[in-house]
Amino acid sequence: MTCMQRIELIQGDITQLNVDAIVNAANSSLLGGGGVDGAIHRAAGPELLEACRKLGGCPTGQAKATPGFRLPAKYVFHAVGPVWRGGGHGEEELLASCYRACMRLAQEYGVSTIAFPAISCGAYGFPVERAAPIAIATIAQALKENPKLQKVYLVCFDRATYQAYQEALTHLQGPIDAD
Ligand code: AR6
Repeated sequence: MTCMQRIELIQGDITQLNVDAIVNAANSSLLGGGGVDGAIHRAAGPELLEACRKLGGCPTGQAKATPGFRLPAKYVFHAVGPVWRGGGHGEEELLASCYRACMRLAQEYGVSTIAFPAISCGAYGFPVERAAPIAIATIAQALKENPKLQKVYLVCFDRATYQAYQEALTHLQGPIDAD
């Protein structure tokens, strides 16, 4: 199976997924917020906030792990994406760094399945057309070095996000598999 065949696009709510780990699009306080962060904290229960408090925050471009508590997922990897400030402030590299950090945690925790939301593409304003190819290329690269990770789900909450990812997948399929 090629790396690209281990990446699957789905539309839905990440909190419902029965995977080993889900990724949260958090902020650097790791103390919760709106969007997918709020949904994950609601579904996981108050133990998640308690666990996050002990982590002491997280810099942009990095990620930290907690248990999933009441979620179907065993772990939550809390990633802090960059706020979009026009593209000239290292946002693309920081976004790639987030995905790499989560893929490192996936290896460290020995997960077989993981699901990502579109990090930074909501409240943080990162254009999804630019974020999608970064997410896919970074994940595909890390998959080459982690045979235990069988499936990476890219979870799109809405149709527009799904379409942007679909487009990026189509464009990257050939070049990445040939690599
Ligand atoms: N499942 C999957 N994706 C979702 C869900 C869900 N349940 N809910 C929203 N999304 P955002 P960011 C999508 O704003 O841009 C928070 O307050 C959403 O449609 O959640 O990284 C944090 O605490 C979008 O495509 O995260 C930070 O302060 C994507 O998830 C800040 O927002 C990310 O949108 C982080 O902003």
